[in-house]
Amino acid sequence: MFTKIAALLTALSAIGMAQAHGVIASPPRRQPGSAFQSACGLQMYQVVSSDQYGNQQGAEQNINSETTAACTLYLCRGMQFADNSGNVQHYTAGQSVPISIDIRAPHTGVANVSIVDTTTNSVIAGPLYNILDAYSTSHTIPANQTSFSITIPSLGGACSTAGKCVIQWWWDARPIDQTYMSCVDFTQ
Ligand SMILES: *[C@@H]1O[C@H](CO)[C@@H](O)[C@H](O)[C@H]1NC(C)=O
Ligand SMILES: *[C@@H]1O[C@H](CO)[C@@H](O)[C@H](O)[C@H]1NC(C)=O
Ligand SMILES: [Cu+2]
Repeated sequence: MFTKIAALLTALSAIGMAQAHGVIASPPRRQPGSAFQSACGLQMYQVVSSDQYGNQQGAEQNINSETTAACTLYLCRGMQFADNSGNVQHYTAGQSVPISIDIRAPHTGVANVSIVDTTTNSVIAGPLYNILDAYSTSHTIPANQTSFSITIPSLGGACSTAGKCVIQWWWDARPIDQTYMSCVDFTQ
């Protein structure tokens, strides 16, 4: 009985992986590491690190007794700054930052890019880029949905400490209840 359940769960998680779809390809995005594993648990770490393109709803299925409150799945998909302290960009006010998004499979929805304060998980600037008919399954995806630039505003010192602020790309495919996000650490 338990073996059958385990086999079924393995099959379901394989389906979850096959459905995976989008990340920031550049600048370098937050990656999962040992701090992510401590915050979210081994099972979540294995699923998320083997497939960074997945959605939050899929990740939530791996919440278990090892998952702590630090596993903020709706902020950078739970990725932790401690795993990314060597991965921090520096941007000045007014700087134009090219963003490249890698979509493995589309889902019609909305998407945006904002600057988020990670200590409060609140948007402090943005959206800096807003896509209304995002990654549609019903027509060719316009080039400006996967390659575009944002202009970094003046953040008045709010982002001077590494780890405090991220550029977060958020893609929400409501019709199928799948939400994707990907973050870039930066200071100003
Ligand atoms: C970005 O899109 C999400 C999902 O639709 C929305 O919840 C959020 O408010 C948007 N962010 C901004 C800054 O508008
Ligand atoms: C992308 O380009 C199209 C024209 O090809 C334009 O209508 C649309 O507003 C642009 N999208 C964004 C988010 O700038
Ligand atoms: Cu999907």
